[in-house]
Amino acid sequence: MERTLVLLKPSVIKRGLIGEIITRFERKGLRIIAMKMLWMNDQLVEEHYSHLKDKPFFPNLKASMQATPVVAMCIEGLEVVRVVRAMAGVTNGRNAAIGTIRGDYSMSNQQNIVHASDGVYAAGEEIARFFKPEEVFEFGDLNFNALYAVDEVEA
Ligand code: FUP
Repeated sequence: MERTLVLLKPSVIKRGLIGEIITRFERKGLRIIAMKMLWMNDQLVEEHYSHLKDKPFFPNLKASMQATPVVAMCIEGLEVVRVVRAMAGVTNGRNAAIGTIRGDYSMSNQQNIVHASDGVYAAGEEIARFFKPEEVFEFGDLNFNALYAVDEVEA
């Protein structure tokens, strides 16, 4: 089963939206298999956003990610990387479609509620960056038969 990393950014913590955003992933039928609150130190922000470190907005981005702790989650499901990116919507909340998380909760390019891994390879790296192996839980198939067709889960 595929896995992705989601971060609830400081604007979520400041606005008291942690529960609302988590609920959207649970309602979709995705499974949270790891979760913690943590401060992102300089090294963690610089690694996580290394592709943006030369951008003029990087200092502001870094400060915004360190304004409060973040909530990190590892989420599991079929094609979950693509599904969660679709749920998040495009980067800028003002452009994100209504019905997406950013489209429903954000008016900003930077205070855009969630981070979601942008590919399966990146997801593996990001999960390992935020979680030790023993912090990611395996708990059997539970309600898979309510969420997926049998042949989808076996595939
Ligand atoms: P995304 O994959 O949608 O999170 O987008 P990026 O990796 O391109 O950007 C990561 C973060 O950089 C965004 F979530 C917010 C921030 N950003 C800005 O602050 N200004 C910009 O012009 C673009 C991105």
